[in-house]
Amino acid sequence: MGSIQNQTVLITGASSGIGAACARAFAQTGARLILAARRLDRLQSLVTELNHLTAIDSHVLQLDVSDRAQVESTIRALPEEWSSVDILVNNAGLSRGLDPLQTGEIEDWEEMIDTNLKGLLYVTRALLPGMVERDRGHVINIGSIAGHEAYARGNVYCATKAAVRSLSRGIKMDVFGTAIRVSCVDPGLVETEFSQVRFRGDTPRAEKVYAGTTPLTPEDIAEIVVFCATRPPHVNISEVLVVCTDQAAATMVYRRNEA
Ligand code: NDP
Ligand code: 8X3
Repeated sequence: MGSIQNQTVLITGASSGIGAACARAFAQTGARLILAARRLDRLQSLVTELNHLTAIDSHVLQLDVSDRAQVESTIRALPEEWSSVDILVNNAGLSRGLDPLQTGEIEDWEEMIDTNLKGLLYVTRALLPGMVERDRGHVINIGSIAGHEAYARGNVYCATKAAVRSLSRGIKMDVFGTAIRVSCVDPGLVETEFSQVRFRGDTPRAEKVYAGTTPLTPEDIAEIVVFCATRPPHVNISEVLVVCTDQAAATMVYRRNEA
């Protein structure tokens, strides 16, 4: 395992689920953490929790990745000691709704495209030039099984994740000849706040997504992200598709005790 001690890791969407689990996992490596999300209180609680476990060097950023001007100004205003990001985890993302395209809410599409696709682009565009200049860095994108196969009523969400997968390959080509690595980690079902957000707080509907099955945990994904980041410098893990044992395809999930 390559050491990433004292390397600077920026994680978007660190206030919940996979992003928060990545923060916990990277904290164990001795890396310095920039934790970004819109919910500042959540980030502050996470830093308090991490500091109880191990002394970490961290910086918190209130950041809406879908706001281009905010991304540019926030990254530009990073204090000198935090401005050289070595590892970027583009995790912030969401789904909204599960409707056929013909009745879909256009606002939902825009929010998903603005966050999952444009947000990832804004953050990467702000940080990649520094990585190229230093000839050092790693971009780790959180895609999804939804980027490998479309599923019914997943239309725009699946399209954003297919775009993340395509962009990961494209970025790797754009930094060809540098030491920068690009990875795309594509999970299947992970139990987080994802379904609560998708169904706008409809808890019974969100719980049904994970009912009777054993989904992945955010920690399962964080472990893979840290594994990608800690390979020796000549190893680039380009893509990881990971599902729980109960999942065979995006909408083929084995459930026990179903009526
Ligand atoms: P959560 O809802 O638990 O976490 C989503 C995170 O994204 C939150 O920290 C949220 O922070 C952040 N976020 C959302 N919108 C924005 C924004 N505009 N600006 C900054 N941060 C934002 O879900 P997950 O942990 O499951 O999701 C993380 C990633 O994993 C997403 O990209 C998702 O698509 C992907 N994924 C999830 C799977 C699953 O089954 N759960 C499977 C495959 C991929 P805040 O609201 O504080 O801004
Ligand atoms: C989240 C997993 O299958 O709900 O990306 O799209 S899925």
